[in-house]
Amino acid sequence: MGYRVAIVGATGEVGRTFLKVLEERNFPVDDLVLFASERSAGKTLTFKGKEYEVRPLNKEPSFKGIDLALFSAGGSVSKEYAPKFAKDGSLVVDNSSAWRMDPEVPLVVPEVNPEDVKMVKNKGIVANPNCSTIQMVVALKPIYDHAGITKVIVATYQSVSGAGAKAIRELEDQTRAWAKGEEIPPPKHIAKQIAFNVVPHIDVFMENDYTKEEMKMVNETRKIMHDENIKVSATAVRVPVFYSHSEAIHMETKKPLPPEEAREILSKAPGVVVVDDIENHQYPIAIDVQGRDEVFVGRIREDLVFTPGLAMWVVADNIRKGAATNAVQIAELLVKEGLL
Ligand code: 25A
Ligand code: L14
Repeated sequence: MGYRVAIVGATGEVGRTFLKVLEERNFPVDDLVLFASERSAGKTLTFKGKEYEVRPLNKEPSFKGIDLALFSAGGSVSKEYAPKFAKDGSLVVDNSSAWRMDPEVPLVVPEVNPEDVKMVKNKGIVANPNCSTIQMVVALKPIYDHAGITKVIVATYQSVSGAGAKAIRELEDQTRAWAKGEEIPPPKHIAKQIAFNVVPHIDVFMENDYTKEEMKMVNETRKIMHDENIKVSATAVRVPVFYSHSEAIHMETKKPLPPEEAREILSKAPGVVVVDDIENHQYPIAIDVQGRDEVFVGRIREDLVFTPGLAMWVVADNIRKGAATNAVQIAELLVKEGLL
């Protein structure tokens, strides 16, 4: 006995990874319905050796009969279609920013706040947090539970895949042009040239001069951790890396927690892998973490500004744990709780 699963935005980076992760984790799928924009209609994608044709979302008269819908087609698609799927009887796990801060919609990282998933009953929607937020809270939660956390300062080093397949191609095209000695094509999907550059601009600028990506890390962290007092300040930066986001995190704790103890606690925490052996130059790096489902933590040390406090380096695959894997884990949680 399995479920009838729909994927909205199936041809995108995250959409294709939904298919891989559902297959790898052997999620009980009875039937699969793939949706994307009209541009992708008629393309086929493979799941467990069988081909499925992509259907145009805007031509579908009804979504009845679908049990679970995984969305990753951007905020405006989610705003319009998630309620339609929910009305027709499906539960929606939404990967966009559309529903995350709705007080009636749970925002869930299964390692951190699994109990919140029950709130799906309100609107039939569970929101998947922003990728940079997910990996940060997975690494912060075990420390929070042992020592409390009052302040966090974070700088991100985000890969281009976060901006979708188009941005991956943009980095490839710019790099190829440079290698051939040709003129580097102008930016289209990333704010500035990304090849051989570092760009402190992800999503749009807000009234307070922070970007929306940075403010997602502030607001989503508070919602997921159930702590409105935790202070977060972020700088989100795009770097010329294909997959995996890295983060330099500095935090003030309520109680002192020696780095050795933090290492011990984190190495036992769910979904965390500690790689922290500076003598042998071992620390997490993006290219090693690409394709993995866990959050990798290293460079754990005492902070020199926040006392007591800790500093650390956190890396995760933004398309997997930052998006597709976390969403499928939410679906597994819905099954486990008898909600699906
Ligand atoms: O608004 P948000 O929430 O901030 O999200 C914005 C974008 O961020 C990505 C995602 O991009 C999204 O579009 N994203 C969202 N959450 C993310 C997360 N947590 C995230 N990325 C990382 N982590 P994406 O490229 O990964 O996925 C886009 C998918 O959405 C489908 N889509 C777009 N508009 C839609 C729609 N589906 C239904 N209705 C709509 N109105 C999109 O489908 C894709 O599946 P598509 O049809 O655009 O197909 C993409 C395929 O078409 C090719 N292609 C792309 N551009 C062109 C093109 N071919 C010809 N000409 C083009 N101009 C690509 O090769 C691809 O195969
Ligand atoms: O809010 O461009 O989930 O790296 C995650 C990826 C927003 C954009 C989100 C990127 C998106 C972000």
